Parts: sequence; structure tokens; C-alpha cells
Amino acid sequence: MKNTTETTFESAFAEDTFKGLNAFPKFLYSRYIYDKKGDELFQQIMEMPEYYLTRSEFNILKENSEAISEAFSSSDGFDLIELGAGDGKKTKILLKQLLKDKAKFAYLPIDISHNVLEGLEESLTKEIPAVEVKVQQGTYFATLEKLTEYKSRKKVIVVLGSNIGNLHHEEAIEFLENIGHAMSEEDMLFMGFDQKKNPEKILNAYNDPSGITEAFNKNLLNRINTELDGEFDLDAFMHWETYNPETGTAKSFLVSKKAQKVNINKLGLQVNFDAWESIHTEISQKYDDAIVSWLADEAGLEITDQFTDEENTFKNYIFKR
Ligand code: AVJ
Repeated sequence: MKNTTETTFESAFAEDTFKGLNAFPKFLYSRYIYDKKGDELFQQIMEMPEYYLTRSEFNILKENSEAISEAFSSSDGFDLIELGAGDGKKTKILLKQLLKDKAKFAYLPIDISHNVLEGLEESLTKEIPAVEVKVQQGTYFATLEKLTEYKSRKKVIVVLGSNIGNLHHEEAIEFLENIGHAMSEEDMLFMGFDQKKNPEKILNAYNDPSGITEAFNKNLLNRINTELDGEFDLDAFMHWETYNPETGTAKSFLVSKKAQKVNINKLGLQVNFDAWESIHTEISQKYDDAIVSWLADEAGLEITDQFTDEENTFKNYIFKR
């Protein structure tokens, strides 16, 4: 696996794949799971009975929509900016409540994908035509920065789905800091955090017998095959999930079922796998109030409110600067 020649990579995906598969222990970044197929598989995950996160958050938003709408609202109006809106199924609950409460606001969903934004805009026009939508295509922070430049009124930044859970704590702090930099005193951040709970329930959410999560995880290998001319045999790897109740970290791996060498032609790379060697692919961090307060504190933010369900399965926090 030596590559002593200077290599220039055609994409960040190529470079990160090269780096991760040459590292020990091996790793790949979960953010690369989400191509068209990965997006579809994640949609299927959200429908699975084991994947409680989406339903829990949906119910929290539904049960608390009046209080949340009141917390967001401002007499001068505000911009509701969502990072990673997806199909907007959960956000629509809030949009409907805000309209019902005659709040003055515009909805600005930010997403990297034109496709996602088009779909979202179309469904909103059909389902909630009264809402003013201004889709923003781009990466989160470049777009947030652009939006702050001509800021004229209060911003409510929304991040749902415990998406922050894919980040290690240091990265999560940086993420919160970046959002904080885009916030002024009156602005707020509304963010979902999956909570520590019965380890069995957590493990099951990432270990479904139907194999959807396995296919989702293996989509990384699939992408390497199609985009980097890789030769991974997906059946020669197994999906493995762990949950550590002490740290609250669920971890996904792909484990090589045998000793094998895999060519990734566009990288000029042959990767050696010992039997039962792993590739770490994803973390899904679980939180409690102490961890969230610590993250907020480190990022210069403050928790001002929180909403949850009866069992504290999931929580949505409001942060201010
Ligand atoms: C989109 C990051 C919230 O970690 O729960 C679902 C992704 N991975 N099943 C999560 C995921 C495996 C999901 N997030």
C-alpha cells in the first residue's frame, strides 16, 4: 500500500478514500454515504420500525408546536433557516403552526442538492402554499455567511434529525461555533439531539434484520466501485454495529469476512485486508443534558429551552448566543 509518488486527486472523495484506506485502523467518512442511492436508503431507514429517531422528533414537534412557534416568533418577523431540510416532513409541522399563529416569517431551506430543494419547494407549494419559501443551494456555512451579510431581521436556525451525531465532539463544537458566528444576540438555534437510552433500543436502530442499514453502510463501497473504479465485493464484508453506553457512541463498521486484496483503479491503489479487519464508517453520538450543555458552553452558546417526549428519547434544544 505504498504510494510514494505525489498523487493529485480528482475529488475530495478520492483523496479521503485514499487516506482512510491507507490508515490503520481503516476508516471512511459517513458523509460520503449520501449519493442518490444513499439518500434513498436513508429515506427507507427513517421508515423502519427500529429507527425511532424520526418518529420521536416528529412527535415532539407535534406535541410542542404551539410552544415552539411562540418561542420562534418575533413581532418584526424572522427568517427560518434550515440546514439539511431533506423532505421537510418534520419542518412542515412547524411551518403549519407558524402560519396558524399568523407569524411573519420566510422559510429558507439550505441544501447542497438542487434535487432535494426542488422536491421540497414543489411539495410546499402543493401542501402549504401560504408559506414564503426561498430555497438556498449551497454548503451550510458558505450559505449561512451569505445570509448574514444582508441580514435585516431575526434568524431562527433549525437543524433536525440529530445530524450532529455524526460528528465527534470536537467537530460538533466547531459546527456549533460556526453557527454561533452567524448568529446575533436575538437569533436562535433549534437543534435535535438523540438521547442516551436503553442500549438495546439504540443498537437495534442501527442493526435492522431487513439489511437496510447494512446496504446504507455498504453504499460507501458501492460509491468507491462506481466513482473510483473500485473492485469491492460487497458480500465479502459484513455490517457491524456497537454501542458504548459509557460514551454514548454508536459506531458502524464494515468487517472483511476474509483475507483479500481490493483494487481501486482510479486511485492506483490495492488495499490489503486481513481476515476480520475492519473499516470504521460512522458514529451516531447519543447525548444527555450534561454533554449538550458542555458542547454549547465550549461553542459560546447557551441552552435557553428544551422540548422532549415522556421517555426523553430525543430532545430539541433552543440555543442562544
Ligand atoms: C442522519 C446522522 C441522523 O446517525 O442516526 C441512520 C444516519 N446511519 N442509520 C444517524 C444513520 C445509520 C443518521 N443521521
